[in-house]
Amino acid sequence: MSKTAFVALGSNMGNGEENIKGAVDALKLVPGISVEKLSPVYETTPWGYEAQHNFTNACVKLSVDISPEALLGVCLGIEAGMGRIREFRNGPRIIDLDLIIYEGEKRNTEELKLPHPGMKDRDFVLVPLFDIADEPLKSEVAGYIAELTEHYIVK
Ligand code: PH2
Ligand code: MG
Ligand code: MG
Repeated sequence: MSKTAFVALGSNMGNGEENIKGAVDALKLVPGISVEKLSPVYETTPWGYEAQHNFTNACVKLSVDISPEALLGVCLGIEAGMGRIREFRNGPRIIDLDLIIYEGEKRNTEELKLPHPGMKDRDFVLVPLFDIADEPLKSEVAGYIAELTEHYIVK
């Protein structure tokens, strides 16, 4: 049986919207992954390290026949293939693909945390996730959005 997974995307180098579209196109080509929904894209101010360009953020809903670890590997491979260079934590990036939810699976390793604990206080993850989530996840996400005290979405 296929499983549902959500990947949060972000970019703040070059054309963010094109980079996100490029990453989604790359996901579509991977055997065992089908892209079910893509959220609207949002312009957001940087969280974590502030002296950098605004981000473009979005979220995709996937139907997958591969494991969480394999999906993480696909995400990292797409980042590398698009030329991502990791300079410092929370710094500028051409593309970031974060596996945040994988149906029925929990992980708590350095490489992979499921569901991703950081998503609960970041509107740039929660709002696009809300846009494409089905119940009961949608209501759960709406609850987290209502609790937010910091806001990063510009438009
Ligand atoms: N990603 C980060 C660090 N800061 N800020 C915004 N607005 N959007 C992001 O996707 C983002 C960030 C680390 O992955
Ligand atoms: Mg990230
Ligand atoms: Mg990442």
